[in-house]
Amino acid sequence: MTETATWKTGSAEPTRTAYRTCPICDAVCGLRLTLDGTGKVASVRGDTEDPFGKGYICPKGASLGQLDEDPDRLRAPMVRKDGEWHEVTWEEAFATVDRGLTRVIESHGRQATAAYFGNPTFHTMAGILFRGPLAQALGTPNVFSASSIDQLPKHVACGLMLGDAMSIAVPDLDRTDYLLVLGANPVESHGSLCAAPDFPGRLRALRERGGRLVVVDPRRTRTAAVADEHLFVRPGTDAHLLFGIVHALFAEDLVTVDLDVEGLDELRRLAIDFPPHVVAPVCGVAGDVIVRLARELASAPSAAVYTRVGTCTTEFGTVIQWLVDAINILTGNFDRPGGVMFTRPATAEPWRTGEPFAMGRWRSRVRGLPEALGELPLAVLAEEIETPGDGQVRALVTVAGNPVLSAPNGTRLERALRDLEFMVCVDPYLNETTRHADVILPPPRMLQMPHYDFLLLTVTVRNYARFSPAILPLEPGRPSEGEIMARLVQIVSGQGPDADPEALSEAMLGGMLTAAVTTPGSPYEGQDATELRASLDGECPEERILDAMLRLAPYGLSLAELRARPHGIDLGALKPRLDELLCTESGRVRLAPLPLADEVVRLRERLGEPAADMVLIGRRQLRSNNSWLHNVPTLTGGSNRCTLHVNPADVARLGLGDRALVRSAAGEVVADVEPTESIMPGVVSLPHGWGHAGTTQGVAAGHPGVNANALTDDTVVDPASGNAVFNGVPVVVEPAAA
Ligand SMILES: Nc1nc2c(c(=O)[nH]1)N[C@H]1C(S)=C(S)[C@@H](COP(=O)(O)OP(=O)(O)OC[C@H]3O[C@@H](n4cnc5c(=O)[nH]c(N)nc54)[C@H](O)[C@@H]3O)O[C@H]1N2
Ligand SMILES: Nc1nc2c(c(=O)[nH]1)N[C@H]1C(S)=C(S)[C@@H](COP(=O)(O)OP(=O)(O)OC[C@H]3O[C@@H](n4cnc5c(=O)[nH]c(N)nc54)[C@H](O)[C@@H]3O)O[C@H]1N2
Ligand code: SF4
Ligand SMILES: [Mo]
Repeated sequence: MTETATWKTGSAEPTRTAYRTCPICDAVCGLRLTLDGTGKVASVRGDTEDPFGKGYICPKGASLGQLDEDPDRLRAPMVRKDGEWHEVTWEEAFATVDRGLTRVIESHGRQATAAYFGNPTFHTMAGILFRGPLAQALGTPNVFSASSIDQLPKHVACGLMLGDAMSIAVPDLDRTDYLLVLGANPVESHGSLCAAPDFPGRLRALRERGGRLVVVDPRRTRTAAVADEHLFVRPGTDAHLLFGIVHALFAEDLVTVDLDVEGLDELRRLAIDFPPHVVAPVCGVAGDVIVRLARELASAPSAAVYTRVGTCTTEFGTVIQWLVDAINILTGNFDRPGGVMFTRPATAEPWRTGEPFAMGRWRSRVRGLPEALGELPLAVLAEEIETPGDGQVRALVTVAGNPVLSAPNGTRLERALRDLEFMVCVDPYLNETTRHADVILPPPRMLQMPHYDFLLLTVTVRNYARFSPAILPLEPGRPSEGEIMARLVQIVSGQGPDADPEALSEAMLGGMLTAAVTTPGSPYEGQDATELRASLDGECPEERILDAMLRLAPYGLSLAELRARPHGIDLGALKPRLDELLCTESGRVRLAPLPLADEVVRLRERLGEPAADMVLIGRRQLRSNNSWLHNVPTLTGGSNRCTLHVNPADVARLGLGDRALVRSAAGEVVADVEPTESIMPGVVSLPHGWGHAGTTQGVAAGHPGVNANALTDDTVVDPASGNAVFNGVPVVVEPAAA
């Protein structure tokens, strides 16, 4: 009996087993699911035969069945008429989208449209493959994604240093002798831009083999708890700390650069103003500790400095990402085993065009912030909707995003959404953002989608590939997420709501294969694109594109091979590959990128400035993922509550009771106070993704929490990248009136 036939029997027996990469966070854990004959998930375990994950699973992965079967997920498209939601047919939904978007484009032009691609866009095959075509078809400068509220500073720093914004070096976690972690909490987040199942276990293994783990964080996190050393740092000041380390490396003659670099003397000159004892009062880490960190990094047999969201989303985000890799280079740990290294993915890397990185190819209309990676910073979306004039945004497409809860000053953005003439969302939930839409197009259940992590598998700590076919079939007439995306592309490019979505994917494949047969040095140079197309395998367009991308990559894998090995394929430890990635005009690594010089001036000015009395930072919670897991009963409660962490000394000093009023330049919230020694005095922490309101998510509504992004300020960004600032936000904290 085939798997599908088993499912169709509709009985609760027999059970069957299926394998699936967990799509929730960045850790790419392999899961083993059992399903009963009705297609209901009976159990979710870690896949012990996965060579990378080796059976690791976290509470979120274990709840995948409940998440997938959540009764509050939308099953049918929804259209809002006169403030009321109606379930409609897919034909009616697409026709409504066609009318709405066409009207805006015809009366105001394409620049009046905008698109926002949220985080899960980058966790689905359809999201990744159709995002570019949709942005292109819209033909608007107003393309936004979760990148500019997350890792954009990392891309910009890599672009400036290496000429390639997508060449992100990951810590060689399994071989390093010394790991310095700043602004990341991988024991709870499971890592990011460093994909590794069982991050906690890999950190334990580092210490067991005699390595050292040092964590720099304004909170004593669970990662800090398993470290050799934890250092409190004042939020937003890691650039000062890192410059102190750079200064010490030069001052103590510890620099051992073994790459072809330019700007070494310039970096030394820039660091002169940041001796450890001078930056110490700013960042809160003692001068002698900073010098010791420099010595330890330089003397360890191998060492890696790793940083993530905690520093990316600060006012000096890009400078910090630059200095982190500058230190990795200065200590001889860049592109070296045990240091930071580049993954070699199993699929082609079409973004590697050989063109050096450029940004600012256009600017936002109102504030003039620069484009990067083909996008504008999400921090400008609200003002682009609010501000009248030519190019005012009047229609918005969102895919897999909840910017009301995730964007800086989400409250302002929410108000702005109400003024749109048309909004369509591709999302499984009616939530804080999608409730403002005219049409919601729900993707199928996760188990109905095939899965391959095109992006996450480019930042794994071992080279690795794993494909998961769809576990359950689509209901007849139900479009896949790829088809929904393709239809949107066709609608906005004027082909109407009834165009054949296959035509688009065929055109995408054709373009890819034509490039492959005409590109010198490609494994398919000189071959026939039509024959190649005929040889491709796959049940849907996304799978056929994957097959092509696998075959075009150096390992020469195919979809058939990946299907035959459902536990995934280990492709070995990372190997040096900077030579083939480096893409600067000079062909050397730029240690002191010129565009960041103004930022160093700004850093120098901060040396003498008094710090804010109280600042806000965020935090991630183990059993949560941004805004969209709060509707799963097993993931709620316990430590997973939206509370304001306050040091007991501040609780006493400010006379706080159970609840506190937190005010910032952007807004205010009243939050439940959780006194804890784990946070440093002068800092409060509120997790984001809470503040549930006006949704059909019944469980989430029972423990709504407050929106941390009612406090974050969209007018303040990291100037070098335009990235949002979520950490180090000045706030006033007072007892809340009873
Ligand atoms: N459980 C869970 N896992 C997740 C997510 C989730 O929501 N929940 N989200 C996923 C996503 S989208 C991402 S991008 C990743 C993020 O993964 P991480 O970057 O590991 O995320 P956080 O846990 O937010 O860690 C940021 C840390 O920075 C600290 N911090 C704040 N400000 C500063 C500062 O100025 N300097 C320093 N040095 N530290 C600071 C915070 O206290 C926090 O501990 O996690 C992913 N995984
Ligand atoms: N204050 C503060 N704000 C932050 C952060 C912070 O640390 N502090 N972190 C930032 C970071 S790192 C990130 S990545 C962003 C996240 O920002 P967003 O991506 O805007 O928000 P999410 O909460 O991840 O919303 C994901 C949406 O995708 C939907 N979804 C889930 N699965 C699918 C799917 O398969 N297909 C489709 N089409 N939709 C799906 C969910 O229902 C939800 O509506 O938040 C950022 N905001
Ligand atoms: S760590 Fe991330 S990928 Fe692994 S099971 Fe948990 S949510 Fe899924
Ligand atoms: Mo993120």
